[in-house]
This record gives sequence, structure tokens and C-alpha cells, in this order.
Amino acid sequence: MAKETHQTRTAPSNGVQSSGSSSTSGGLTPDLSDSFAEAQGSGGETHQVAQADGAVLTTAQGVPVADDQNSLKQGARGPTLLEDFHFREKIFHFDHERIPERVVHARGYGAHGYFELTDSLADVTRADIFQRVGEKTEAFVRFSTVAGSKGSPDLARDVRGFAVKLYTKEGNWDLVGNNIPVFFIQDAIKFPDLIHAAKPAPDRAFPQAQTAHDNFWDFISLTPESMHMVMWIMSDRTIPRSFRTMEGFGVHTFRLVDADGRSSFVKFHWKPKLGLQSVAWNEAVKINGADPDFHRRDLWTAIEKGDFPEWELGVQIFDQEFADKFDFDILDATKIIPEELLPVRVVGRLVLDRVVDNFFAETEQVAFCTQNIVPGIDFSNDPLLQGRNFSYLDTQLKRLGSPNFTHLPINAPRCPFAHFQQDGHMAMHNPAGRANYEPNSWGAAGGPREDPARGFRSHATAPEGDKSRIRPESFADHYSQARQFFVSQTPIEQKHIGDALVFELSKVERPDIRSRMVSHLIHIDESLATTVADGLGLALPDPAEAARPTRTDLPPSDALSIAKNGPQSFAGRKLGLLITDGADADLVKALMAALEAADAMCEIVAPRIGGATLSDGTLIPAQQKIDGGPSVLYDAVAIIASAQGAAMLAMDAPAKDFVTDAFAHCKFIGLSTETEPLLVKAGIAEDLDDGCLAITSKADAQAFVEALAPLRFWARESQVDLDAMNG
Ligand code: HDD
Repeated sequence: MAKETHQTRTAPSNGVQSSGSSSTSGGLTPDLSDSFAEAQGSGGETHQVAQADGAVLTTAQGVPVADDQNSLKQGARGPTLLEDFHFREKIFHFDHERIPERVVHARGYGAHGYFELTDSLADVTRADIFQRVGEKTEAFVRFSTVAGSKGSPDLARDVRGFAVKLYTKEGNWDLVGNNIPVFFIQDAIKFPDLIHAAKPAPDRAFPQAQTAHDNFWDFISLTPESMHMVMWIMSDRTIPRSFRTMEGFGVHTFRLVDADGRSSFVKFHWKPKLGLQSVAWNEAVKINGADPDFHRRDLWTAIEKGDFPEWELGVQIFDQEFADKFDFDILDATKIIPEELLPVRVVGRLVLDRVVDNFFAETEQVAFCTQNIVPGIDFSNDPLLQGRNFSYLDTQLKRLGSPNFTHLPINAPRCPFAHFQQDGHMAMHNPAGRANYEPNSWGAAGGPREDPARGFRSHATAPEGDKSRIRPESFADHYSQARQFFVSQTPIEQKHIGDALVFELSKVERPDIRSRMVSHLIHIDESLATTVADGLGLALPDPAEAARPTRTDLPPSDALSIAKNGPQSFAGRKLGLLITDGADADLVKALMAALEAADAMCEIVAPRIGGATLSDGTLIPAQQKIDGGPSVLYDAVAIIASAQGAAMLAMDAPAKDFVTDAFAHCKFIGLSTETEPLLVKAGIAEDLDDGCLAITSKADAQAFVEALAPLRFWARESQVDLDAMNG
């Protein structure tokens, strides 16, 4: 039997910390099979489900199967016999394949990678992960939407979860954040109400994955503390182009604690290397139909082709004296500390370089818990965080069905662990030996002991005040930072916020809810309130009662704008190149080469999936037939067609949509001269602007790719959008 001691039980390790290698873990990997092997006393040989070529199909008990096509019957025509253990085991297992989906953040996608420290924080924290520059720590990240079910589309207007599990040498640290730095509510006791209101209404069970309905806006308009968050969710932050182009935030104020027990406050930021990028709302709606898996496909594809998504980890570190200067509370999760007041210090980078082996084993079973912190990091008294610390552990038991969910490879620490917890469903790490309690007098054989020096210690904070259910006065300003966010946006971003509010509230059936919502907007920005009221066909209501007047002196913060923090080039983005038979081979090849040189992707769209034969006879296979490759799937498009090809495209509705949508979504469009008939039929030939570039030579192709650096050609929006013209 494989010997196992209390002291040195080591979890599956992929060796990132110790050796820098990146062998796998998670899923039914050799690591897991080792665990099985040890737990089951097999002497170390693996119990992995054999996947190798030529492996014999067996039952779960390992019995070789002779016939997996037919159940066992009495006679050729039945009945089926109860003694068919293979059939019964197979169906029994199938019947139990589903586990409860997450009550929020059900729709998500994960990947493995590592965190690398680039600037030591040893001066402010003893957290092991922040000590040695250059050291890598294995990480698993899961991105998600909040409101939709597991099968809902990726481009719902919604907050995105950004949950990071860091397998440090002193235990797992989970930073369970979002792509928005504030939250709807200040106290965790309101979380079930918020989520009930956002999810489908209980009687009719719709709408799915949308906040554009009465219940959501009813709750929100009765919850003034949510107004800052409302500005963020109505901005393009909630329709990101990719997980790779979102920021992430720890949201709460946490604590860092140094070796001497001194503590400072900290806020965590993840900043994407590709810059901030989002799509347009009308585009999002169409992406959901064209490719409901848009975000997960994007992440998978990027990692598989070696274009590893990357973020910087930044921290804002401050002390009590700094905190006291604000008239809001740093424990209030509806507030930010503007980066202009406290710059973000970059201390590391997060790289995702490996897709999962198995979605269920890893992404579905990963259990993030806000209470998973490590020595050197501590909680603040933020009442939202305090409540979360109960909720996550509880929810994992419900979802994964056993307190032993930490035994699953994706959840197990990579560092040694030793404790006296035992038994329960699916126990895989029961300690060997006689002592399963502490204190004991079995000496060295008695199992693990406390370590006062290395062990986790909570920062000692003095209690304040009486036991009570109270919302502190310092949490009372609900509008000042909402206004600050709004005035920090570029005009086009402000327009999008107005459009989004009008869209969402137009789906609300009760006029009094619409009106109540607008009554809050007056405190944020009167012009916004007027635009939204006009857009709804509503008289401007009286302002809502405000606990505190809005501070209008908070200066704009550039860090809050997507447009001011956008991409620097077309790298990592995708061009949809529509071609036809006879298209100019030199132009097509020059464009493809320029994109490759710019580290960008190119997807060929053609009338037939077999591809198109270019002017020089080269057959270029297509990745999409035109009907399956609408322009909403691309960051920019180009059309290079022969005269005959363009004439055919001009008769094809999907081809016309390809151009009109690209135009309406303010995309850069590259056009060969022959495409004129298509543009005429699509109704945009007269409207071509500086965002539509002719591609008539190799040099044009190169210049076109360089022109693609900005996110969009936003100047066009006032020409193509009725709301913009009204506004
Ligand atoms: Fe939460 C999941 C982020 C408030 C209760 N939450 C969950 C996930 C993310 C967040 C990213 C998905 C993790 C994964 O990918 O598995 N939640 C947040 C943020 C919050 C927040 C940034 C505010 C700052 N959450 C919050 C509150 C509560 C919860 C106030 C309850 C009191 N959240 C949960 C949960 C979930 C969850 C019910 C569902 C699935 C899970 O935990 O594992 O426990």
C-alpha cells in the first residue's frame, strides 16, 4: 500500500513554482490518478480512464465490454433484461451527469496559466506570492456572465466575472472579481434580492440573460446605492469584445499584512495587454445569434494559436490616513479610488497559456471562494465581502456535493497540506496512521502541528460601536462617483450610456418604473436624464430624494474610459476578408501577409466554404460561408472581389448585410475597386467615409492594416444612428 503521512501529503503539482515546467494538472490527469492510486492502495499505478489508441472499452469497474451497441435481451426482440449491468451502469451514470449550475455566473469559461511577479511587494506583505521577482505561480482563471444560465449567449449585456485562483506555496488564493470595479449593493444581505430581480421573473421564466425587464429596473430604481454601478453596466464595459480585452478588479478593499503584522489597504486591478475593447450593442445582439460562444471560442482560439492572453496585476496601496481623506468609505464596494489620486502600481503579469483538458473537470468543478486567502493578505470589514465569505463555501457544497471538493485536482493546493479532516463523500485524501485529532501525544507520528510563525493570522482590528443593523453614514453618497464616471467618458461613450438606458427602459412595461429610474439620473447628469426621458417619450420627473447631494467637483478620470484606453494596433484582433472567385490574388495575399506581420488574425469568408479561386489560380479555402460569417464576428472587414463576383454578391442578402452591418457598427472597411455594385445595392455607396479605405495596391493593403489600430471609426456613428441624430 502506498504510504501516506499527515505531514507531507502533497497535492497534485504542475511544478510551475518549483521547476518552472508546466506539466498538466486538472481533469483525470496523472496527478489525479496518483491520488486515486494512493488513496486506493494500488501502489502507485494509474487509474486514469484509458484514452490511448487500442484501449479496450470497460465498465467503470474495469470489466472489458464485448458489445456496446445492443442491450441484453431475451430473444432478438426483447424484453431487455435487468441483469444487464453494463447497460444499467451506463444509463445510471448518464442520468447523474449534471451538477447544479452556479446560482450566478453559471455561464463561464476558464483557462490555465501563471502569474509572474515583476515587482516585489515584500515591503508591505509577507504573502509568499509577492516576494521573489521572476517567480511564477500557477493560476486558473474563469470568466463569466452573471445573470444567464449555463447555455446563455456570451454577448448578453452583463457584468463579467473575472475569478483568479492562484496556487501559491502557502495555499490557494482566490481573487474573485469582476470586470467592473464597483458593485450594485453595499451589504451582502441584499444579494439574493438583486439576483432574483435580475434573473427571469419567477412566474413566466423569462427574459433569459437580460436586465432589460421590469423586475430588474424596479429593484434598481428603489436602490439608489446601485447608481454608480448602473453607469458602468450601461456603458460598453458590459459588452466586451473579448475576455482578453477586459479589465478585472478585486472590487473590495483588502488588506496586505507584512511580517511584523503591520497592515495597509489594497485594491487589485488586472489590466489587459490588448487594451480595452468592446462591441456595439446592435452588434452584440447579432453576435448572440451568429455565434453564441463568441467569447469562449475567442479565448480557446487565441490560446491554441499561441497568442496568449495577458494582463498586468496592479495594486493601489494606501493607509488609514489616506482613507480618512475621502468623504466616502473605503469599505463601501460602490466606490472606487480614482487612479489619478492613487496610481496603480504594476507588480506582475498574468498569462493564460493552456486550455483545459476537460471543461467539466476543470471549468465546471473549479470552486472559487473569497475566503481563500493566504498569510500576508487579509479581509477588510467591507460588509459585502464579509457576506461573500459565507456564501462561496456554502455554494460549493451545494454544487459539488461534498466537503471534499478541495480534493478535486482543479481545487487542490499545489503546496503540501496536512490536516485532520476526514471522511465524507468521495474522500480521496484520508490520512493514514492512528491519530486523527489534535492535540495528541503520538510524537512525530501524531500528525501536523500548528506553526505560529508561518501560520495565517488575522490582522488585529479593534471593534467599533454597538451590535446593530445599520448602514453607516459614510455609505450615503450614491451619486457623486456615478457622475464622475459619466463625465469621464468621451462623447460617443456618453451616447452609448444614454442609448443603453433608453433600450433597457423601453423594455420595461410599467411607466412609473421608467420614470423612477430617470428621477435618479437627474442627480448624475441632467443632460443624460433629459436624453433618456426624451428617448422614452417621458416628461422629465422630479429628482429622486437624495441622501446626499451630488458632488460636482470630482474631476474626470481618464482611466474610466474604454476609448481612452483602447488598443494600440490590430494585433490579436480579427479581420473578416470576403473574397470571390477571380479576386485579385496580389491584393488578397498582400493583405493576408500584412495582417500576419501585424500579429492579427484573418478569416476568409466566401460564397462557398470550399473557398475561392483567385486571379492567379490559387484556391484559398474559406473558414466561413458568407451566411455563417456575418461581419459582426470581426473587428474590421475587407472585401476583395472580381467584377463578376461583386455583381453576384450584390444580389445576395447576407453579403449586403455583411457590408451594411460593418458600416453601421462603425468598422473600418477595406474595399477593392470592383466592389462598387455591392456598395450600391447595400445603400452605402454614397456615404463612404474615411473609415472606408480603398485597397488597390500592396501599399494600400499595408496602410489599411495600420489604419485599423483604433477600436472603431466612431465619427461615423452620428451618420448611421437615429438616436445619435436626436441626441
Ligand atoms: Fe459572487 C460567484 C464575483 C458578490 C455569491 N461571484 C461569483 C463569481 C464571480 C463573482 C466572478 C464566479 C466564480 C466562478 O467563476 O466560479 N460576486 C462577485 C463580485 C461581487 C460578488 C465581484 C461583489 C463585489 N457574490 C457576491 C455576493 C454574494 C455572492 C454579495 C452573496 C452574498 N457569487 C456568489 C455565489 C457564487 C458567486 C452564490 C455562485 C457560484 C459560486 O459562487 O461559486 O456564492
